[in-house]
Amino acid sequence: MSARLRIAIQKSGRLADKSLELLEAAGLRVLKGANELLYRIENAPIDLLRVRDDDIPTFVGDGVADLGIVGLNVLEEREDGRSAEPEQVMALGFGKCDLRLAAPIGFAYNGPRSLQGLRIATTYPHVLNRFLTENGVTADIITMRGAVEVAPRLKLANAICDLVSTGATLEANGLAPLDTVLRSEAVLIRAPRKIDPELEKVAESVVQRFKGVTSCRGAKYVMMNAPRAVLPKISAILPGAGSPTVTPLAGSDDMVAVHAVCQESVFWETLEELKAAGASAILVLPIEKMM
Ligand code: PRT
Ligand code: ZN
Repeated sequence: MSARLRIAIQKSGRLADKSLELLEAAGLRVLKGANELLYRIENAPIDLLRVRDDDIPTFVGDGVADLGIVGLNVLEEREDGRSAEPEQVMALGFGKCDLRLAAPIGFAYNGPRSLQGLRIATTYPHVLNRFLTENGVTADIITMRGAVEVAPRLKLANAICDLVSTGATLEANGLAPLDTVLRSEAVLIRAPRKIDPELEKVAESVVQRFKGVTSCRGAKYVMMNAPRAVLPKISAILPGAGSPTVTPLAGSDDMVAVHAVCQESVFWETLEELKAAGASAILVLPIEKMM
């Protein structure tokens, strides 16, 4: 049996579906077999190891898996020391959330110093401790496994440090955010050691494809015709575009076709501005892949 690359992903939870979607978008066909722990990729020598997210950094550090997809918050919190530190390869653009300090509404906050001597409940004691130390603050960290948001109401703590995405959980518990300790999203990590040269090529191709998928998320291909004289104006309007491709239009001396990849959303307002600047026949197309 020839070797297969192993990618550790979350089995179920907030990152599970998005991780599978990313693999599919990268052209890797996932075979969901009877084996709950291991899914096979049909068209590449890759297996997916489906585990708890908390185990992913250790598995990748230990070499049980070669690559892994995990929240930056989990990676930063790990205090293992036993296995090697996995390398962060790239941010993946999903699973975004912030690790934030929060306290009951009305708490007078004037920066981290306001937390001096208080009790703070969290599931992220290491990341919080680092933040407090960097800010010269000593506080009592209470480590909880979950339901951190109820700690102030139970008088277990004065403040909390927890993940926030929409902020609805904080609000429902009468808490207001004070400061951001860490901005997180899903990241691709890899084993710090050398892997089999054949598998190294497979891993490199996965990374390139992930880059291709993530870099064109939200990007648009914009085409239009315009008088050559207004090109600088048009370049200035196009959101997040590099230098556009400019080609002369057949049968015209001053009209050109302008093609550009825009990294940001292209709104109707942008099209109206382009039109006002002299552009015509403006087309905005989705981009599927980019390399
Ligand atoms: O079973 P396993 O251990 O694998 O999963 P888990 O239960 O530890 O993690 P899971 O599936 O809940 O989250 C996986 C990862 O998703 C986290 O490690 C983060 O990187 C990321 N993520 C993104 C979030 C959120 N958004 C999020 N909102 N993780 C947790 N939350 C919590 C938040 O703390 C709050 O309690 O969801 C609740 C709702 O948030 P609001 O702000 O929208 O109300
Ligand atoms: Zn977990």
